[in-house]
Amino acid sequence: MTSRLTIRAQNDGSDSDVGDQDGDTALATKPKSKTARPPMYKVMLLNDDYTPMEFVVHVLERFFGIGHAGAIELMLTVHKKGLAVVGVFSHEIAETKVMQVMECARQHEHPLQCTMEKE
Ligand code: TYC
Repeated sequence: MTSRLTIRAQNDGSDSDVGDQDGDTALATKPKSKTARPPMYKVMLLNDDYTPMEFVVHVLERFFGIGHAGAIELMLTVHKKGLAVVGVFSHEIAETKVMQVMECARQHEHPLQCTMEKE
């Protein structure tokens, strides 16, 4: 008698480890990937009425590596819509970006707000 091996994906939390009808198949569960991607975080700039547009452009260039034209465009998006995602990073990098932007705004006495949120 030849034996068969049945491999089924089991990623729905269900219990599929049940006997087959005739006993000539073996069930194996697919190994879970051990390389799950880390959660990512959106970093956002918020609009306000007082921070100069040129300062926001400078922040986008300096801390987010965005080119001048792209920085102007993104700043105007924040200005018109109220907020915009300016980058997506790992938790540690996102936290660092937020701190850098908030510290720079504080030093220049601008009320610019930068926040992060899990994607
Ligand atoms: N609304 C500001 C102004 O008119 C400009 C601005 C843009 C401020 C983006 C914050 O995140 C911001 N001077």
